[in-house]
Order: sequence, then C-alpha cells, then structure tokens
Amino acid sequence: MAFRFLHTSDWQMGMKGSGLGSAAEAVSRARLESLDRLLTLAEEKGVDAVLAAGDLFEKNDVADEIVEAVGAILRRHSAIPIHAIPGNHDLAGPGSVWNRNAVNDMEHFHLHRDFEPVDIAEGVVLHPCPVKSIHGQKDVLADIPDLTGDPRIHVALAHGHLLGQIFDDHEKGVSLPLDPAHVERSGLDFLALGHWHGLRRVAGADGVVRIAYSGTHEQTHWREREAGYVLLVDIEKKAAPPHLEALRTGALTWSREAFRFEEDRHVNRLQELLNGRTEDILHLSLEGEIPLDLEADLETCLRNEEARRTGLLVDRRGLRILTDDASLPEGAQLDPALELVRKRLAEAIDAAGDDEERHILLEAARLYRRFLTEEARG
Ligand SMILES: [Mn+2]
Repeated sequence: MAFRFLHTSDWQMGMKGSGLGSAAEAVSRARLESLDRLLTLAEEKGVDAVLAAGDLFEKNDVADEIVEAVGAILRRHSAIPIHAIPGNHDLAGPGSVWNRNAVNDMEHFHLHRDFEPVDIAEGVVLHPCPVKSIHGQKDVLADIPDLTGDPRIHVALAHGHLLGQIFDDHEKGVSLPLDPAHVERSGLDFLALGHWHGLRRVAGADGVVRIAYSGTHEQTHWREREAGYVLLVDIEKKAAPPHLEALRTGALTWSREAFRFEEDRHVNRLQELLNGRTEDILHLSLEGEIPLDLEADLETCLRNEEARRTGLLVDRRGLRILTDDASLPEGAQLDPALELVRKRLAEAIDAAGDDEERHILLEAARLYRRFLTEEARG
C-alpha cells in the first residue's frame, strides 16, 4: 500500500504582482501555465493524488476569468484526484472563490472545508487542516489523534507558520501556528504544508524529513528562495521514511543584483554584469555616483535590457547623478527664456543653503539638461 503523491501549495492565482511593473501580466500567465505543467507531471509520475496545501487563489474576489482559467486546467487533468484545503488567502465560507461554479463542480477535485479525516487511497488517510480564520491562534495539528497504532499511512495537509523555523518574514501579523512536535506525537507519516513560498524540508529529531513546504509552483517575489517546485513524495508503508524529490514547475527565473558605480566613465562594467544575467526577471539596484554625462548612456542601456527580458525593475534610490552649474550648457545658443532659467538655476545652486536644497536644485538642473538634449535632438 505504498502512497505516491505530489505536494503543492500557494498557487496564488490572480496575484497582481505589485512592484512587477510591466512583467505582472507575464507572471500571472506563467502561474496558469505552470499549473498545467504540474498536473501533467502528476500524470507522468503516476501519482495516486495531488495534495494542495492552501492559498491556491490570491484572494476570494479574484476575477472570474482567472477562476475559469484555473477550472479549465483542472478539468483537463481529471484522472488523478486532487485534495486541497483553503489557506488564509482563499478561506471557505460565504463569498469564497471556492463557491464559484468554475471550480465547484468537479468530481476529481476535493476541497476539504472541515477537519474530517478521509480515506484517499487504499490504506491511506488524509487529515485536512483547513484555515478557518486568518487570525487563528490555535494550532490545528493539536487535534490530530494518536495514530501510532494504526497500520495505515497518515498524511496531514495544513497551512501556516511552522514554529521554531527561521523563515523569511512573509505576511507579518498572520497567526497560523503549527508545532512540528505534533508529527512525532501523533505518528503522522507526512505533514504537507503551505503558506511559505519557498521549498523547505524539515527533518525531525531522527533526521527523517516528514514535514515540508512545497513552496509555490511559480515564483511570486524576488525574496523567495527555491520557489517554483512541486514535491514528489513516496511513502512505502506506515512509518517508513518518506522519499522526497523536488520537480521544477516554474517557468520564470528571477534574480536580484546590486551594482555600484565607482568612478566609471561609461556603462561597460554594468553592461557586462547584465550580459551575465540571463534570468527572466531582474531587480537591479543602482548605487554610487555617476557624472551627468553618463546618464543618457545609462538610460539607453536600461531600455535595451528591459526589451530583452520579461521584467526589469530598477531601484535608483542609491544612485546620485553628479552635476554642478558648470555642467549646464553655455548660454550662447539658447533662446532668452531658456538662458534665464539656466542663469537662475546656476545662481540658486551656488546659494543653496543645505544639502537637501542643493540636491533638489541639482535634480532640477539634471531635468533641464535632459530637456535641452531632447530639444536639440528634435
Ligand atoms: Mn498563506
């Protein structure tokens, strides 16, 4: 009575991807395509079930077209049963996304709204632990009874924060505590978790991994580590150490880079770094100082990068563009109005009272200079 399943969670369908800019649409589409890939993997690997540990939707008022797209994908893969629980993003109850027809009427898809153990395969019992309240303070694992004397394989499905683990601080204020000690106490064979977006295997005192976060199937943010996987889990028999294999489902690759300008006179060094980064979505922090003359080259370089990637986000907060009144063009060829602005700006920079005022005036000078350059180009 071996049990083979895929463990997944946090599809976050309908996530807007704030801060992703023009890449948001592509990321949203990728989440759907990766679900299709995941369910194809389930078929190829011949699993007995797919266990989905919550937050499959980003929110309960997600757009109909997203729900319908998810429903269509699930219906395309109807041979393998899928068992899911609501997470803190997609609670069951009135107004739940799970009440909509597109995802509510499938024989192979089971949303477990209650803590009711169910036989999901021969000799295999699932203990669903749905999230009932986003502020839940009760450890839902505490109610799992002592299963040590039962010869069947027992797997639990839960969503929350595993206590005592040092994870990234995602969703501060959400209290869904899960004590890993309940796995050993109850004799669970496996605890399939959701809520954290990166893949994590958690070993018990005996060194055996019986607890894992599968992470999201398609990365949602730069800070996520090892996101974009599904876990293939094999349990040979009751109390046997589970065998875990991470399978890649994510399509998009992400990276985060910081670049500091150090007396650079051209953008070659930055370009070299960018050429070495093949990731689809890149977050670039620029730091240091550049002369005003370099700014146009920098902007061209960034525009080209943006064109060849799914997404590029540039954080310029650490970058200073150096300018002074001498860098303002000579007035001879300017019309009188522009010459007057140039003169006033130069005087104001000279007379600037503090760093902040000077910084603002230099920014104005920079914009003025850019305006002149664009005027000259026609
Ligand atoms: Mn969650």
